[in-house]
Amino acid sequence: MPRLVIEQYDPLKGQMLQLLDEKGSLSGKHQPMLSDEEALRLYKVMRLCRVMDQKALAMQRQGRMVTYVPTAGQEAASVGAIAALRKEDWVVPAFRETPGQIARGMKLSEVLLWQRGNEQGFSVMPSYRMMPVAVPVGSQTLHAVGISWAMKLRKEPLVAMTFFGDGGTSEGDFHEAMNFAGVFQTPTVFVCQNNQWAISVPRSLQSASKTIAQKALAYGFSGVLVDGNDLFAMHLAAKEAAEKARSGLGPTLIEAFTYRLGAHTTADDPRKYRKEDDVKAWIPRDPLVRLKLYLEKRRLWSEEQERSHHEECDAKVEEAVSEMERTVYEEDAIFMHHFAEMPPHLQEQYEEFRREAR
Ligand SMILES: Cc1ncc(C[n+]2csc(CCOP(=O)(O)OP(=O)(O)O)c2C)c(N)n1
Ligand SMILES: [Mg+2]
Repeated sequence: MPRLVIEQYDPLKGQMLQLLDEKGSLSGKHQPMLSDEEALRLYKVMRLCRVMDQKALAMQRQGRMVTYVPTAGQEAASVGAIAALRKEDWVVPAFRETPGQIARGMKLSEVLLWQRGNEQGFSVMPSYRMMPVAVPVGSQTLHAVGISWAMKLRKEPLVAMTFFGDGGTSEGDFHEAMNFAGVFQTPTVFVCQNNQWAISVPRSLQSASKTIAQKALAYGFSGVLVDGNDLFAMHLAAKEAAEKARSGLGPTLIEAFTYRLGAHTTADDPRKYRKEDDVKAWIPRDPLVRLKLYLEKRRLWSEEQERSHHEECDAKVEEAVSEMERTVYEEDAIFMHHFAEMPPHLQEQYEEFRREAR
């Protein structure tokens, strides 16, 4: 096997894989593993995610959503990584993963359900091969290792890709997952969305490690620091990591270096703990701006196409929202999606709940 690109970047030295620079030019020594058509399709998906994000924020302010977790700025990290998977692979997300759900082909009207307060949104949807979002920080990394271990034992050539934040790497669950994955060489791709903040805790207080990627070395596998706002770099890293896992060569940790442009959630005011100038510095690094410049330079995209695509996205999102608002709220759903067979303690609570509800 030729030396992988992701193994040519030393996380201990802070070397970062980047293909597409902030001016929208391919400036590095590696070429994208995506065709023009695929890049264009993924740009459209990323734009749809951004439109959805703005709509959901507005709806929360209108009292039509219980909460909302903004994703602006992190689209390339999700969409690029997920584009590297096969449809039979599993995706195991954190809560800031609306773009991942959209990229995985989930119905738009289902994506926002959990943030509307409808427990149906927490059901496992096997047709997308994606777990429901995990709100307990870092817990999903263990689920991903379990899923990938099962696939390995069954000799299925599949991988599980899990997403988590920089804050998630301080949880015990993350370290247990990484350790198990290294020892049992599970086909797991760990994607850390390092968006520089865990609510109000900055990355500098999260870990004394120079990079998050280097943590993989301690568990006996490779880690790579990737420009998370570069769709091509994320896709290339995820593709190599997934194929490596598929061929029995074990897990990889990808640190997607990105930025949370918005608030932590709609219950948070980031002006209390971070400087407006820091946010401004990340605006030119916006993953959508960069990819759009690239596509325009190659004459694959124009302002006119942008406008009409934006209108299409608006219409799709409007339709999805009204479908979501018509979705029946099933009050039993809170009991339904955690176990294949309801355990006795939950059965008891469920019966009590039914009695009270009557
Ligand atoms: C186990 C656990 N502890 C605390 C919380 C409260 N909490 C929700 S999000 C969050 C910060 C997560 O930061 P990070 O992992 O960087 O993800 P990001 O929010 O930046 O996407 C915390 C502490 C939680 N949901 N679960
Ligand atoms: Mg974070």
